[in-house]
Amino acid sequence: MEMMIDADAVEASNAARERALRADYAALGEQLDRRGIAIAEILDKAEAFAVAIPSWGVGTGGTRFARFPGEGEPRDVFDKIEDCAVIQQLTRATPTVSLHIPWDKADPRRLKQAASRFGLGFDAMNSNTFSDTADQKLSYKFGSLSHADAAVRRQAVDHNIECIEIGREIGSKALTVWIGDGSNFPGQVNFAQAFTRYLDSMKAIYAQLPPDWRLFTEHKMYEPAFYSTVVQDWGTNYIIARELGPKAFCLVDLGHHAPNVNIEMIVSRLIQFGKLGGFHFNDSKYGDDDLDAGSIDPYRLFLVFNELVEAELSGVDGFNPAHMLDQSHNVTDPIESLMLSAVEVQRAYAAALLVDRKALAAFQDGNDALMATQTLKAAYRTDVEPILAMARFNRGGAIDPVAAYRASGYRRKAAVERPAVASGGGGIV
Ligand SMILES: [Mn+2]
Repeated sequence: MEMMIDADAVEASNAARERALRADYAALGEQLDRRGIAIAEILDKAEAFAVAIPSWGVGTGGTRFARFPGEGEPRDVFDKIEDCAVIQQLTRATPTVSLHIPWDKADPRRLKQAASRFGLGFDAMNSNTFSDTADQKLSYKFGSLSHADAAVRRQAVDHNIECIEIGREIGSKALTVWIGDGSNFPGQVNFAQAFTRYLDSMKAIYAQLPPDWRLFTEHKMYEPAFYSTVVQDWGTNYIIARELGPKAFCLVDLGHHAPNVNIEMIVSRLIQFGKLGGFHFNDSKYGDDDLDAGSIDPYRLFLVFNELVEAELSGVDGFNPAHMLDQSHNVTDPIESLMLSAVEVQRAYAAALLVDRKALAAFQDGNDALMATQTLKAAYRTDVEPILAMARFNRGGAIDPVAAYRASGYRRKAAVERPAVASGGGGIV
């Protein structure tokens, strides 16, 4: 297997940190042992945890105002795959890449080869009917799958079917559909008619889904449409998944809700009724900010994982949520942000595994609100970093991924090999 970062450099970085890690891990192991938790079991689960990297995340993002590209930006999907290989090599938590069509359109055989060089696989395919391409016949300015014109809807359905076909060739097992359809003015769109047209389009896509695939639909309350969106919230999303059938599930993007919405409760509801497909992880302060996972409200991320671990441990039938990051990096090196974000998601998972669920259930039944919430806090307050670092180290990754990455000089080399281009495509998402 090829590696983008010299293995000796990773080893040197780890050698300087191994002693301290072993001491910290032993101390944490002792502490957890007193709480009746075997650290080795948490370590095993942390090692098995995976979150997919979005191909569009490795380029610098932007806002409606501007994009400020960094050095050595990926020029095409093959450069993006190399950057994803760096993230996986150092974190060992990101073995798959999620592609976005048409931004990543290329010969599927070449895509497969490029990924398998590094032992990477492909996660969900993402379609795009929220922007126009140069060679596109009909515009999505006024919508796609819900458009009033049947010809536009047909074009959008065909694009999604093409995404499935590409995905089949490269070993993907899911299609994620997010649409920008909606309206900017009251009265602009008939809500019911638009939703009926959307459902009809989605049924045509669903009909082409291979038997072992899943279809994920993603809700978002606003933007790019500012008055209404066709798939605005989890209720509509749930209706869609129910209408389409057993291969259709709801995707929860943490940034696609109003501020203060109780997302962990939405997660619980979707799990309870068998329709949680997975996540687009990121963090948010005001809207769909696409900030780094866990950078604003790490406790919320923990509470989401508290629901996921509860479902995992109680053996909910068919429970298999997809994990993916969906972020936009405007002021940081995207590789560094994605490495730390993957670790933050893994951290929330490991901490949620430490919740004393027996005690929690007893406090809930006994109406002891204070001790119930303290039971969650006790897990959340535990610094699981030694477990995460050991998980990386055991699997050949870096104890400190950012330190190893910076020491490797990868970005400087990329800047030489990848001269800046006018537009990397799809930076603003
Ligand atoms: Mn998303």
